[in-house]
Amino acid sequence: MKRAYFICLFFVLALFFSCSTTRPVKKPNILIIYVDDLGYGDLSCYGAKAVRTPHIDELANNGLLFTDAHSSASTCTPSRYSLLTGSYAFRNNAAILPGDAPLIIDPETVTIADMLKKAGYATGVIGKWHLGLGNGEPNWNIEIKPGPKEIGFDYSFLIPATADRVPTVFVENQRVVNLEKENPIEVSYDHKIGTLPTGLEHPEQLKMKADTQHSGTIINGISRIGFMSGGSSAHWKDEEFATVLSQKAKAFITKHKDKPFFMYYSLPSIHVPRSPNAKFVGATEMGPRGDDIVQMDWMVGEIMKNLRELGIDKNTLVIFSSDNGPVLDDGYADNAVELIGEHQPSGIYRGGKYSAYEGGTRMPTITYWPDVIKPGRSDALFNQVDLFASLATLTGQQVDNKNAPDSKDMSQVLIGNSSDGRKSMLQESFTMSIRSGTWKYIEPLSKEVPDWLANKTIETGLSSAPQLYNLKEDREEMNDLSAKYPEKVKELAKELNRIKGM
Ligand code: NG6
Ligand code: CA
Repeated sequence: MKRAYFICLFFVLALFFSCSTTRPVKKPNILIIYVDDLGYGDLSCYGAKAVRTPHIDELANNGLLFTDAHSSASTCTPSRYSLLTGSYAFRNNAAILPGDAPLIIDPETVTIADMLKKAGYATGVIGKWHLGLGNGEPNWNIEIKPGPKEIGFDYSFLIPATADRVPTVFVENQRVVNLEKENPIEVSYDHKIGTLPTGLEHPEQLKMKADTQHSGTIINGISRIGFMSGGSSAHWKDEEFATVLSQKAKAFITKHKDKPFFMYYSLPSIHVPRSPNAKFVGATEMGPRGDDIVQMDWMVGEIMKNLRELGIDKNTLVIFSSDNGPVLDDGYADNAVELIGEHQPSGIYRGGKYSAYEGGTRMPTITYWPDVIKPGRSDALFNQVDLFASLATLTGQQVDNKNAPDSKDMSQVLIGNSSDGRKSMLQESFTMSIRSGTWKYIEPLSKEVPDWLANKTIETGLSSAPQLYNLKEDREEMNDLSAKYPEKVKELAKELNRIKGM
């Protein structure tokens, strides 16, 4: 009797342990496709009619489309800083950088790349960087460090800042590509150097006219912000971005197809200067801005095709989003304003790039992972600063509490298992805003708006008075409720100050 009892107990325990030991989860490849200056209304899956984006629509149809997902800021450097560090940008005064700025992420900081590398991932960044390189003003003629390698990326192929800033050269694994020793590069952001013509001196040489700020050295028929000399064999051709970056991205994926990889694929489209390849010119009626959206969609299609051909698309988590809202005129006369027609780059939202309104940070955002994510739509409040903690959870890791201080684990939201998004979040622009549920408070502006922004016809949402909106009944942020609900203003201002540590 006793023996039978023990045999029985043995089988019960054996059954229990075999069920409770979790099977090792196969880690997905992680591909962040991060585009530049693309607005909430710029894709056909978000309602655009004047441009078709079939490749991104396919991700949306087979993945999760977010309606309230945000970049952390309405400009590039701060958003990218937050995405990579899980920290709000104000904590490091991260603002738009010139092209010769030092790396703004301290190599001691644990980045999303460090974290995934620790989890066994091959890590790479391809495309626009704009987080600075080197310690002081970089020497472009030797290995430039610290750079992506020192903050967790095994491989890098970069547009160092933005395409409208010098130096206009690719940097692969921290060395300028195709540089000849005899023709070294020099860069200056305050005075002309060398003999290359500038846009101010030779406007007749330009493919498109530019404002004063963008009238520095002319490279490839386009004047840039800043001045450079040398490096002629290394100068890029803007029209080749799509093919060059696609080829580098495919090579990285193919090389690492048998182990999990993390690729931060940062597309320069649709930031100025918009110079799509000849095969996309005329793809829309909206001129270079519309055509560049089509080119960007093609790039997404290329990378997805590559994943499918390698048979790894089902176990790849693709996260598609943008770094800040849309802008039409951002320094070059490319007819973006004149040809916009009925198209609404921010969709139903107000404002865009540089703006405190929703159009500044509410981003077209799609997650796709056929093995796990069921197609659908999510209205959860999500912020890119949460990618750090969320991807840590999805790859079975703990986040040390001194890292990624603002990142919340939204892994279940990201894969569609939960609609329980953030309760509140910060939105950075030239001032700060806070969302709390559908309430939104915009802090009074405490500093000068730069002249170049003040002169634009952008709805910045900046004001010397506090503003309060309720997006539930007023998603266009037209009806300022601050006078009606002073207690709410007080409450949200207090919460904002708490986050800021004041
Ligand atoms: C601004 C530039 C703008 C763009 C932006 C950065 C001027 C007048 N404007 O300072 O053209 O380069 O910086 O864009 O210089 S971002 O998407 O990288 O934040
Ligand atoms: Ca941007």
